[in-house]
Amino acid sequence: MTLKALIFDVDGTLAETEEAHRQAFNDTFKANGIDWFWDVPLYSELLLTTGGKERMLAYQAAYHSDRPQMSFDEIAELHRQKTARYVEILAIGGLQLRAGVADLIKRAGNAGLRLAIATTTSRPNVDALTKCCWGKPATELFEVIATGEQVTAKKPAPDLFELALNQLQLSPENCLAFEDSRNGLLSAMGAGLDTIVTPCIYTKDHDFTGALRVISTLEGFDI
Ligand code: XBP
Ligand code: MG
Repeated sequence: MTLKALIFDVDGTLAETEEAHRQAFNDTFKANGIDWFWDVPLYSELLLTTGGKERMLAYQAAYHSDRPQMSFDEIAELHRQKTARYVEILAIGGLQLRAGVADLIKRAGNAGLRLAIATTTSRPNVDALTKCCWGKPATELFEVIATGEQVTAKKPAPDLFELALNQLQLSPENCLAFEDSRNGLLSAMGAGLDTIVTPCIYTKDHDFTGALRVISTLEGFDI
């Protein structure tokens, strides 16, 4: 089958973004007088729930079931603030693409491959990342951008990769997915995609059974 498109996850795959997400969550909790603090080991466990709102709800249920529970709307408002804070953190600069990412995307474009995104994070965060790392809005780099707000079931459900495939109007046999986590791999595989995994700082111990290849970085990756 001819390769026609590459579909990339964002968080952990294009860049090591999770420390900026973690800081944005903690800054938001503090700004709202909420006594939650997510350290690295806790965040590592919480990342198994994809999506920031879903992660806060799961944390509240698992760690503070003895307290009055914040409603979905309250959590959604906190998440809105968290997104604004994340965008602010990335705007300061300093976040870099993972090794090999910029070069692979350039080579793929030159080779006539189409480029897409399938991420559980929301659209403002994708633009914040591309502006920070490429100095361009996401649409100048990726033809199709499937983000968390557009689906009801986030990863590990296949919906986000299926949405990207639909928008590309391609079948999975003609595409290759790039992921960094077990949930992302399950999502891509569920959509029928061959998947290259580059584990990130938070996913090194995940089970990547079923991946086409597991490699430390995309440096020199041969398309
Ligand atoms: C990444 C996530 C996201 C980010 C935070 O998953 O799980 O939830 O941690 O994003 P993936 P939001 O890389 O598999 O897409 O807070 O914007 O939801
Ligand atoms: Mg990821």
